[in-house]
Amino acid sequence: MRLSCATSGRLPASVARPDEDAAAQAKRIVHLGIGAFHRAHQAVYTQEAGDCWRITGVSLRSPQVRDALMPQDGLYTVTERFSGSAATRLVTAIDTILVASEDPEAVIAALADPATQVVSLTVTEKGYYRHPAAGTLQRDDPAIADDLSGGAPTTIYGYLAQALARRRANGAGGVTLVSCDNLAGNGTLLMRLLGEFLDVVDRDLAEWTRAHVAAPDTMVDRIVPASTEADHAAVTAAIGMEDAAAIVTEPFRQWVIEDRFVGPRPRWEAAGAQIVADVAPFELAKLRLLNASHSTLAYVGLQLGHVYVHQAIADPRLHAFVTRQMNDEAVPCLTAAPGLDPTAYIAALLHRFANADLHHRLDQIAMDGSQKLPQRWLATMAARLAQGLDSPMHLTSLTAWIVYTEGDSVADDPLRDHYRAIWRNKAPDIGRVVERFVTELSVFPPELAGAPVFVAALTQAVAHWRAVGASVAVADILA
Ligand code: CS2
Repeated sequence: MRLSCATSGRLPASVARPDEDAAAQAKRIVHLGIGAFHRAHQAVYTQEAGDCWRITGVSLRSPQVRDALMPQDGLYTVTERFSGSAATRLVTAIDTILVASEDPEAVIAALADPATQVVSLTVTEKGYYRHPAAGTLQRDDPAIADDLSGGAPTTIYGYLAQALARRRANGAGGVTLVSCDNLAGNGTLLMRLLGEFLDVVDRDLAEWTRAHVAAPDTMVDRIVPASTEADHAAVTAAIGMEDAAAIVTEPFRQWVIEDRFVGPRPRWEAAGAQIVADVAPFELAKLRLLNASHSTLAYVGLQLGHVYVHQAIADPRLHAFVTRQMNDEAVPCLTAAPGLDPTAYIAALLHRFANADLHHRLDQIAMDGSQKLPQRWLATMAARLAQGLDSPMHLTSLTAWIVYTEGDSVADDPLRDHYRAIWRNKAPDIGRVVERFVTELSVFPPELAGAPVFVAALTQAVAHWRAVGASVAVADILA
């Protein structure tokens, strides 16, 4: 038996379910990037808001999520696991899934539908096509260049441009774009890059968009590992039926949203979201504490032989490493976020990382480092350097990343071929490799790339790590 509208009445009573009437829905969110994170986070908030918004999910490329969810009428379960206990809920907020690569017109029509008042996005850092250091649009990227020339779109900008033109023409009016990706000032960045794109294709539309579209900044948080066969089997056993789209996550979740919408929105605050005037302090704390530590656990932890986050944090060396990186280096560069006490926040993070009931792979986090590290590590390092301070733990993390990129089993990254090319031509000296990393990849901000003291320290650290190996390099820095 498989989960669907016809069978959901037979779920065990222990599975929590919404009490709203699915037929009464009219207000709609179109979500671009319907991966596990959206389904474990914003979809749950939207359901719990209780005001009957429905979600059309869009996969930009792969049909996988549609093929798993649509035979189930969009229904799936979310299981929260911690310390041996598990709680499962049924999520019914998503009723349609479109695969953009198969039917771009259907996606544009959904985005342009007057019932669509919110367009949310989880397209990962690279889906924004920004130069990581400069923050400008990668106009030279082939996908962006194609979308700029106006054919069938493949990037978020191509879709949004065509949909906004249609909304302007059909009187549907503006819409609020809610970026839920781990980027500093995510909404502001999206609006700026979209503006750059529209300035090239249609200046009037660019102006209309600036007047009628809002993109609040948000901080999103929930750890959602890619689910495994074992997760799938455990959920099937617990709910007594097959759920091909089951999600396993942690109990914790947080969503801080800037109060800047052009039209109606779900009452997400009823589900615990914080609606605030300024998201920046929350977002920077999350990126530079949680995500920065995650990336350290990934690049250092993988080289110390760990596979999962809970294993890495149980290693006293890594526990000490990220604790120091956060307390000594990141926290002093943060501004106070109302109600967020850094000491309690860090203690909670270490506790969440230790959740052995989640199998969160370090190589999942190691993906797309070039897109993640500017906002996770480099912003802190640049801020410290401006105050004349060094950042030994961050420098070691960065060293671990550079060394990691030489390996054969490097996680996926848009710049992976570039790393490979740099390493292939490494002779005669490591200084040249580091210099090319720092200056060629458009990852390092000019404040760091142009600082000889930073480049020299990084070169020395990379040479040392390669000479002595991960264990000794980590022991040295901790000593
Ligand atoms: C992780 C994040 O994969 C990664 O890079 O750091 O996905 C992290 O789990 C989430 O941001 C937690 O909210």
